[in-house]
Amino acid sequence: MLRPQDSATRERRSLDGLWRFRADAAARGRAERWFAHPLVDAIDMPVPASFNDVVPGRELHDHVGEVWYQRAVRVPRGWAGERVVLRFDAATHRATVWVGETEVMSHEGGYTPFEADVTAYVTPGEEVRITAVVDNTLTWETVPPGIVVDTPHGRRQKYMHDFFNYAGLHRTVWLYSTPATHVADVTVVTGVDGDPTATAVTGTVTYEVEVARGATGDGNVGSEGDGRGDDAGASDPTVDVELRDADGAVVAEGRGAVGTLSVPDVRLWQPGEGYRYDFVVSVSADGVLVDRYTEKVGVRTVEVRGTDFLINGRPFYFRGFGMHEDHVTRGKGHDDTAMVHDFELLRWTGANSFRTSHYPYAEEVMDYADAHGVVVIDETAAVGMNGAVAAVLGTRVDKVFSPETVSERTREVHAQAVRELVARDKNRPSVVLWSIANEPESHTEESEEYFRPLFALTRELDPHRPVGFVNVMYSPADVCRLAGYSDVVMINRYYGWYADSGDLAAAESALADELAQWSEHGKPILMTEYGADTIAGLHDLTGAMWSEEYQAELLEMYHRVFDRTPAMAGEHVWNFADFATSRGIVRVDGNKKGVFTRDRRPKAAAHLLRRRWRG
Ligand code: BDP
Repeated sequence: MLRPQDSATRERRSLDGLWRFRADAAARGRAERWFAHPLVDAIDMPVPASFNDVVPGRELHDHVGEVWYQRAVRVPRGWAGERVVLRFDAATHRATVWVGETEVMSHEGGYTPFEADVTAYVTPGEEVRITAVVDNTLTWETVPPGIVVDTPHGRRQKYMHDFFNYAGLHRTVWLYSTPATHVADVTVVTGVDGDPTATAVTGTVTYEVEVARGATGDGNVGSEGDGRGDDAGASDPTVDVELRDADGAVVAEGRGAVGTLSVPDVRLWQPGEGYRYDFVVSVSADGVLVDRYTEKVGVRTVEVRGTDFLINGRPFYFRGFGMHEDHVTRGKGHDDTAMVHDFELLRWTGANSFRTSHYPYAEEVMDYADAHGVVVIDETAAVGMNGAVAAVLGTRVDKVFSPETVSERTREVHAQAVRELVARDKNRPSVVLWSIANEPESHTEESEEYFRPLFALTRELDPHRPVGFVNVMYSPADVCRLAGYSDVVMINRYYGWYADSGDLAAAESALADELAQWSEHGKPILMTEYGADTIAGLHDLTGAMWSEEYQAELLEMYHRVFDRTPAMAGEHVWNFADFATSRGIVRVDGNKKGVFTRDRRPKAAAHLLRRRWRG
């Protein structure tokens, strides 16, 4: 799905700011048609933000169920005759949207965009009321899964992952215009003729442009893979494409909706150098420009060969973190200042990559990674499909994969989440690997049945990137049934923390033994999580857990083992920063495995990583 943009033929209006907001604990809003009137008893709620921590008290923090957002917007007068689209960059975890009194769309899944053509329901120059009802409930049929328990004291939400279930409108809401006939999608796949490590290489950009044809007022009429229409009488739109370098010079051109451009002496997108070209698509009819859309393109290759993860033909070693979208007050709400600061801290430590643990991140984050050459492992929101992990966090689940729990119906939701993630991020050079789940149970027949089709689907949707999942310590190499479906081995290990707690000597030998076993798979091994909860400012010289010294010692121990394991292809510390969790006896004020505190102050481990990664 294309991001909205301003171009010669398109305009955007951000609907960020204060919306009216009302929690609907008693679930009355739909029956009472709250969308049909200005919301009563409403408070102001900022968008983008999680609603949970904006108001003090337990009520909103622990709310389970629907919340209503509403605002009015004046549609620009200049959009008369254009197609008007309403887009939510995300609504966590599901939403239904009305324009005026008309329901225009519903969406399931908290971290991918959705949109509707609302041309028929708005009048340029006039105001229209937009209402969204957002539901934060997690069930066995959502991704991630959860359990709602009705208690004499109210509904309680349980889930099998540790990070707090922040919800609301976490990302920008857009109203934007396109011409009726417009570019509906662009797919690019980049490559290199010959050896990508040679001094002068020729790059290739294979593209496919989808044009949707429509008459004014009914924007979404038909879509043609080849850009040729079937409207009797109307002349066929033509598609022209240009590739421009960063200085604006045209380096390649093509005609038609599909093709391959060749770029002699290409400047590659590299880790650490996010060089991108502008791929400019122009749709014309009878020689007149109808729509223009520019997609940024970074030319690079990705390949797994033996135990090497190759980017542009050279072995790439992942250094960085599993992260979270998590900040004080705004929760998972996107914020540019926080984002740029986090990227600067990544640079400061010498990180070259991160994983979007445990859900797709805001598109602004992905753009930034593309633009700055930061390598990304792009993960779906499938976290918590594991009874053993749930037990540690205080939730008992007997069978996680079954017709009553994570089922075929869940898999359909999961498959849709994969489709939407690939549709959103398929053109991004930063994304080098898809992670379809974090720490699912993976040693049982049921888990294999569940995941086999999802691996196949991901490969079918994107045959050009490696695919994997993140393995949990309860499903080691000798019993894991999913490792064979993965192009890489991604494992989270907590020797010295959850296992061999406090005993780094025992932890070191257990870790070394396990890495030796995984090495037999002959695939690159990425340690996607390792770390220790650490209270900033707690110091100790006797090996006390929770101290800054212990976190640093533990990381050093892992690094010693990694450095003598030839199949290692990367290390992502858990976590970049401390983050909020649900209440429970294993967390004190959240998860403290950050090497930065929640307000981004460095612990001793941050300095240690900086020394290791920056040399
Ligand atoms: C792993 C999870 C991660 C948790 C971490 C922890 O992948 O989301 O935060 O453990 O317990 O199981 O710190």
